[in-house]
Amino acid sequence: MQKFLSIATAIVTLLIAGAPSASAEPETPILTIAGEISHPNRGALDPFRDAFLSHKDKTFTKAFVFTRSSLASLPQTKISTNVEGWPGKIELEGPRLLDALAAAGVAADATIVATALDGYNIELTPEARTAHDWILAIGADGAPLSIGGRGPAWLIHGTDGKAVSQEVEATWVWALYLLEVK
Ligand SMILES: Nc1nc2c(c(=O)[nH]1)N[C@H]1C(S)=C(S)[C@@H](COP(=O)(O)O)O[C@H]1N2
Ligand SMILES: [Mo]
Repeated sequence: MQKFLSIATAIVTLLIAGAPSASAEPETPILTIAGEISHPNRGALDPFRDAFLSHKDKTFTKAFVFTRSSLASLPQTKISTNVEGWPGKIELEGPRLLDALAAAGVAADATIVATALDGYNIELTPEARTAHDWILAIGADGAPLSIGGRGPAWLIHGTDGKAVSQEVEATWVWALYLLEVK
């Protein structure tokens, strides 16, 4: 009986562990939050596997990575904005920056640096972070933001229909892939 029970337990454990998840394919991480965070979900930078980050001279001992669907599973916010020179109004959708930072366990008083694939980066102080309703947009007008486009994520905030200055637009980072806690 004892033996039967332990075999049965082993089978149930295997079934649970092997149960197909919602998506069969493992998901690609698209956004890394690195540095002093209290809820990491991965370890230190590996110079071989993390070749791009390593090439950019990034280092970290722990990080939190989001996949597109883990960003999409946070509460979503929509903003719509139109800037001179754009083809028209664009509706952007994604989680709030603050929710993503909270998921990774970023301290409220930390300064973060947001870096894009092309190296463009901005510093976001705690004051700057809370001055606007920043989102990590992952979709525009109902379509996912792509790598090669303005994705994987676009750090941006709404402007309540107000005209956007060059200074403000310069703080919106498209092709965002990395948030570093300083
Ligand atoms: N990744 C990335 N984001 C960026 C930039 C950039 O060069 N790379 N330029 C910034 C500036 S200065 C402006 S004005 C706006 C608009 O840039 P665009 O005209 O290249 O779209 O994006 C901002 N975000
Ligand atoms: Mo700019």
